Amino acid sequence: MMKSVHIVFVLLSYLVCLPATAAPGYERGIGDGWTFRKEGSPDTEVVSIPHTWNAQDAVDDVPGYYRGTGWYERTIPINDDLSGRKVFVRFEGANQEVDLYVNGTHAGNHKGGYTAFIFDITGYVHPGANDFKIKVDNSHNEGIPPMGADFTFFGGIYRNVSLMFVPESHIRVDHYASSGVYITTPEVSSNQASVQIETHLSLSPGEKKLYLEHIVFDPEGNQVASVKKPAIKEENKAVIPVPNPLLWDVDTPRLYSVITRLLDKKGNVIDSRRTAFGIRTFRFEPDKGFFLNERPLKLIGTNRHQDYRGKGNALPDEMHLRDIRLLKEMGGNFLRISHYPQDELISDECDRLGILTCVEIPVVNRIGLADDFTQNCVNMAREMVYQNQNHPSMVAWAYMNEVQLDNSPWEKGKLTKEEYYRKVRDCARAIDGALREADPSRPTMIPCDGDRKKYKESGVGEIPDILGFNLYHGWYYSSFDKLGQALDKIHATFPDKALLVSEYGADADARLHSFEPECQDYTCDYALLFHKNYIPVILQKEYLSGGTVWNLNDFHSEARGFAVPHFNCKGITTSDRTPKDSYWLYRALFGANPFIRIGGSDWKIRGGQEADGKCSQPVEVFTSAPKIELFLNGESLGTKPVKEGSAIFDVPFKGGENVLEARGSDGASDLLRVDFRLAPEDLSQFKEISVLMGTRRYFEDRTGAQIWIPEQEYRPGSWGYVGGERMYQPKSGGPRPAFEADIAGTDLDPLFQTQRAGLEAFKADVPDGRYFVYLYWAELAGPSGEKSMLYDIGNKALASKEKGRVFSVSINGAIVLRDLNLAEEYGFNTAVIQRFLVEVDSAKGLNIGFIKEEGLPVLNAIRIIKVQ
Ligand code: GCB
Repeated sequence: MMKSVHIVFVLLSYLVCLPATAAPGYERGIGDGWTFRKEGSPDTEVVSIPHTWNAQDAVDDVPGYYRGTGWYERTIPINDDLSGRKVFVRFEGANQEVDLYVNGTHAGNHKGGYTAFIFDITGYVHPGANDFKIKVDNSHNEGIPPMGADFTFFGGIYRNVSLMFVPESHIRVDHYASSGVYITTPEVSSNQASVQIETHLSLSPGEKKLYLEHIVFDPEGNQVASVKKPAIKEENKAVIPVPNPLLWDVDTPRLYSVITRLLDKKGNVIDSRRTAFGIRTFRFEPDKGFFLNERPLKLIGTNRHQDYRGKGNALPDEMHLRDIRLLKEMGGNFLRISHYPQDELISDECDRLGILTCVEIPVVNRIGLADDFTQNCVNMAREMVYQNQNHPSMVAWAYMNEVQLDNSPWEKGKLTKEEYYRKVRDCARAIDGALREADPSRPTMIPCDGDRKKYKESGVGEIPDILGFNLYHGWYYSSFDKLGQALDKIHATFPDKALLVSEYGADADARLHSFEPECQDYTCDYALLFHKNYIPVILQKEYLSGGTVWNLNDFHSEARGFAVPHFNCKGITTSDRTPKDSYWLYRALFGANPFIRIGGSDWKIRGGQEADGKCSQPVEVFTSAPKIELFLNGESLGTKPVKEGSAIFDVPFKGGENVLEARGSDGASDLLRVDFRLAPEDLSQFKEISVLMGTRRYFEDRTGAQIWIPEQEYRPGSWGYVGGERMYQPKSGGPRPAFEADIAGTDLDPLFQTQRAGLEAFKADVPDGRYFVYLYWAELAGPSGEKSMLYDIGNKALASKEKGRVFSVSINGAIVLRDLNLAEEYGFNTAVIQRFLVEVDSAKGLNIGFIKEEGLPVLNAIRIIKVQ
């Protein structure tokens, strides 16, 4: 009772105090209750912002996604006290051009899909109901980067939007939509740091004398310094000494804060702003790499794209934060925020967790050819800097990812190569200049593709302080053992530039595994091998500042048609952030101790051919411990020394549930239950098998809870193919083990992306009974084979030399399918599943014959299940 009386009293006294001065500025979200429609469409829906209109059409089988105009409309009641106030609308990000109409009047336009922006709507709003209409356009625009890229340009207001109510005289909110307070630490030593605070004010014309006060708090919240000065128009500078500064570092991310207050003569607070900052030094050196607080630090981390499966780029705040925690747990100390500025929470969280970052404007593959392109880039560069200026985690401003990858402007356009390169150079200089002018305290960076000579020849490579190189030796081209040499050549070509491996990675479909991994087989195991080969090279090269994995997460790339169509699956976690083994490798090598994880932690259904009552398969365990012991169903499989973060055990799985337990010598343990499906040695026990043809891959169908195992050659008493050969995707850099084709009509694309050609039969010596036999096909050898990506450097997909095929299928001697012409009947890259009901009797087993008419018969996968 006493307590509630007390609360009422405190509230009342607060309310009584309220009218004495107007409250400082405040912000209110207006995300809900919008009516959305695509231009020209009569259909409307009620949506909440963050919202994108491409979450579904960017993942369907129809090429392309809606790139056009969308309208958001809403009546917003404004019951706030508007006297002596200004009103703004702040968008944290909308892709990519926005026009705002308030009560029928055009109130602002903004170009660029990845930075925040703000419109002053003071003159357009009134107390009561206000009509808001927002036009958003995500169509291709030669004036607004990116021109093209390996990610989906989801349209919509996909980050938060809010109304801001600020006093007429206020700390600016409209200086490039930043906080209006810029903090730098020009001098840092162990006994003193100087903190420079620049405050942008907007003072109403008749304003009497005002004061600006800054109060600095140390990381424990103790006030350590303060300064008060008369406020002047626009920019106000104060330099505050902070004795014995506690440095911000990756393991000790200590954050100071400053409260900036605009005061009247009597000391009443008119407006105020709290800003976090950190005190640290850093530098990039061409020969020695990166230094933080005078200590060399190898930057190890990832890139990140901002989307999730099912949501596109429209995420609630907590999903952004989750990603940064994933990176920290992995032991990452660096995030390349690629290829565009991301949600504001990202850098806040990096400040809090101790992750260094760089961020870039989204110029990707090539520059645009419209006259306003460079100006739009410069504007974005300023927005990026001012909006991110205060983050101690931020150590470089980047721009122009692989800007010389796309040659189309001079191959197809009217420009010569020299003219185009001059334009690129001029644009780079303009952006670089704008970055340095806005923030002289940080270096600039350009992330290049692997072709170093081009960046030398054009002169673009000479412009920034740091060069990133996106290297894919052992994926798109060359092999991993060439990485070290390639880096040395880059260093020799640009001896005065600090270097970072700004991208490296290999695609992995989390559902695909192989014990004989091959380049571009899309298995988790090949990706793991790739990372195992890159990490030591990045650590060894002293001149390298570090490396950032491409990518933290699988991300949408609509035009891709590979193992996971419409996604780039180079993530070390999936698009819903489930770690793959490569993630566990980094976690073991760089994360906190003690740690142990049994590899394939998300591979719950496995299978294979029985031999002597079991099926032995390798299992890798990732750990920080020097030694580990692995148990299977309670029995020890021995203790192994750990090399470079892992040890591999040969595990004799039995059919059914298997419990694996790993124990590290440093005390950590992990448990994994695996449902193992044995293909029985003694076929009298036969129940079912699911087999992928023409491959060594295992595929876990997580929707049907099935494991697909690789083909084997037929032996009497067993099952397998008779004759034929594996089909490889023809590519200019040599054949590849799986076809990179989006298979229409299925989500289980890997079932159809490999095949055996020219086989005579598939035989299984199963006992008498009733069976379903499912034959899986897709015609892969077509002119409509996957078009090459720009990134597939030196390894373009080639059209097949095969000229179609016609074949028949027999089961136990009877023709069940005559003159099948997959291309003609279904088209290319289309899933075809034919189910046959078969009676097996007289101990004849199953003999499925493939009878050649024209070209080579094929089979992509087969599933046999005994029904009675
Ligand atoms: C790159 C690009 C990135 C792509 C990546 C890939 O070099 O910078 O945007 O997604 O390669 O996976 O091909």
